[in-house]
Amino acid sequence: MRTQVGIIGAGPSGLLLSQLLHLQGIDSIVLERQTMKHVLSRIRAGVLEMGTVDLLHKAGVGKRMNKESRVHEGLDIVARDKRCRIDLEKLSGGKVVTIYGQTELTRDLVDARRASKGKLVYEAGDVDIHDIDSDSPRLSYLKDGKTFEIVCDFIIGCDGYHGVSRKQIPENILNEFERSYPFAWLGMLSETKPVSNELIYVSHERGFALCSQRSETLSRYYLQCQLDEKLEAWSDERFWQELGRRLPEETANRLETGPSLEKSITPLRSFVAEPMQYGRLMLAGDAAHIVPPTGAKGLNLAASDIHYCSNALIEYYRNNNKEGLNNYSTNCLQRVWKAERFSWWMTNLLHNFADDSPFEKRLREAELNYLIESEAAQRVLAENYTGLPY
Ligand code: FAS
Ligand code: PHB
Repeated sequence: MRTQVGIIGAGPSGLLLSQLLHLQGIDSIVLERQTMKHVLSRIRAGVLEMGTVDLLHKAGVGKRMNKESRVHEGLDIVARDKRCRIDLEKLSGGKVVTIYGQTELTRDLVDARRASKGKLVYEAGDVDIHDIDSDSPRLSYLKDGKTFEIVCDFIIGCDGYHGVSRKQIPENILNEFERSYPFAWLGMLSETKPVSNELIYVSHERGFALCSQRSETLSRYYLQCQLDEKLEAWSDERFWQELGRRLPEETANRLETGPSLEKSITPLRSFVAEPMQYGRLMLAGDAAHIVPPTGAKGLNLAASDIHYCSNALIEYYRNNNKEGLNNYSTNCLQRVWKAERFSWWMTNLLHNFADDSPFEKRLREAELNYLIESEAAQRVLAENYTGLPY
């Protein structure tokens, strides 16, 4: 079997790339090891930059997002007894963010690929990559007990942090940069009215908390927790009680509680793999980088990788121009590292670090006070949160 672009992973990166290439008449196949049901059951990101929204419209999957998403022009920062609204739209020069769950946009992309008979192979086992330093790299995989092989022009690793593609880059070429944080996020999705119209990021002596949402009747909340927390130790009641203790009293009194639809624990990590390409293999999204979700950058970085990757492939097939392909990694990493910096900064600003010295505690408080008091500091947050230009 032969295709122009072999894609590993049917998360947002892989599906968005496949759809953008299809619209330009470029053939691809997407190999996903999980079932479609499993992929669509994952509750992840919720905040989209304008660049991501534009790319989804370019991919022809913006209709339901237009109808069901919510535009947010600001967000709240709460620190001890202080509350400050960051006017994202005013301070970023007119940019806003869109609230639309990653689960929903992934579903929209699956529907679009299936409507155009895209080649999506779910439950593809033992996916492996061969000859990436040749002009005809190959993918092999197992399905229904049979082994299949696909000859490609290019292979794009959209297989997330635990995928196979990054490992294909020779050890003497690959550089990995990592920082692990000494805490995790306990997330909960509930069918309750969001406690606020906009997101609330809370720095509290008991730990960070985040009030987010998916719709007018779906709320998404996060609590900073220990790395070794066990989900079974967190009943819905305990979660609501702890959230209420970290929120300002007037907000806690408005909190609508109810049964959880999903709960998960995600350790926080910063990670970048360089280069993001080798031979005919390119990495995109979580396969190449991970950010702590504090800055809402993970999914949005995946989108900007796909912007560069799809443009490079389209230029190559349309005009035999290899410039975008040759500069893919450099172009992506410019933006990746700025998002890594912002996500690291937001995480350090708002979380409790148990091993902080008294000096570091005061520094963190000063950083928060400076943000709350300085429009210049708020402008920096607004510019990064709404998304740096591609
Ligand atoms: P994904 O991980 O989404 O998709 C990779 C796909 O590849 C998966 O479907 C996987 O099954 C498949 N795969 C892996 N190995 C394979 C193999 N060997 N063969 C075939 N297929 C294979 N970002 C935010 O902005 N905000 C958040 O709140 C947020 N919360 C998150 C919570 C969790 C638990 C996680 C893990 C991530 C979260 N993220 C968040 C980041 C997340 O949204 C990612 O940035 C986003 O999923 C990236 O999309 P992909 O690059 O497509 O990777
Ligand atoms: C979410 O709604 O899942 C969300 C929002 C903002 C973040 C992280 C997660 O920074």
